[in-house]
Amino acid sequence: MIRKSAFRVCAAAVGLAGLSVSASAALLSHESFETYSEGSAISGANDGQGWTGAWAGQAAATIAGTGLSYSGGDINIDGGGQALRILGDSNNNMATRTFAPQSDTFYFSFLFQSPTAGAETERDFFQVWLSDGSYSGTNSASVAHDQFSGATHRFLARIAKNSGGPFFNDLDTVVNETYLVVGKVSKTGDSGANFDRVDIFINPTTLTEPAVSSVFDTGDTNRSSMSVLGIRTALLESTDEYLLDEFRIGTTWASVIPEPGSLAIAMMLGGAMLLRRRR
Ligand SMILES: [Ca+2]
Ligand SMILES: [Ca+2]
Ligand SMILES: [Ca+2]
Repeated sequence: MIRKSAFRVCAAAVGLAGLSVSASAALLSHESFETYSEGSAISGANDGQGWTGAWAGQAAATIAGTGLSYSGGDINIDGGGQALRILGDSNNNMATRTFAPQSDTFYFSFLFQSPTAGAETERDFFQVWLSDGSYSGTNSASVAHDQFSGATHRFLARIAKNSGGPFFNDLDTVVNETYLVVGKVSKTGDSGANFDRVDIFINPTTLTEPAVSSVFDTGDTNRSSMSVLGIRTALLESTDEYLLDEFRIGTTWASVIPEPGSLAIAMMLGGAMLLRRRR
């Protein structure tokens, strides 16, 4: 009986491990910023997993000695003790990094916080874009954070254009609060083999993809393959600041949403053992 129980627990462990392997196989790239020196430039930083080159970037993009974390529903992301800081400068290619070229639907995710955007009525613009080279609005799919009116700033979806794109109007962002942003870049078929749709999910709470995104945009990027993640800022004052953490790129929703950690799995197994012993 004891042997049987142990076998069942082992079988459960193997099942969970199998789940873990299949989910991580879909994860292409991950960056937590934990391994770099605080205060160092992001340019040249070359750790993280699965990237095809080092970060390139401007002097305004450096490693911050604070991490971002997120808890919402079934999703818990522990961003550790460091993140990427962008301070007071604007550039189309503020920081960029390459990943394995993707020609089918892919996902990206990151944690976002700003201590300044929305603190005053000045317009501050932030964007994470995906493309196949240097930024031009028309060649990219993106999520942006922009002034809606006055001090109100909101996220928006933007693809294949230099301005505009629909705002996610359910959420006025707040300074110093961390948001989980998930993006899905796909092809509707209306633009041949080119990517032409971006869906943005703000603060999702489920380990499976919601049926409807927070906001989406469509337009022909003229790009059938994408391999560059970039960060763009515009209209910043010298004191404006953004903090970003836990960048992920993957081919499934689950791959860019951290699954229950090893601690959670250990607790589940421990619980199973306890139940068996009580019987
Ligand atoms: Ca981190
Ligand atoms: Ca500004
Ligand atoms: Ca500002």
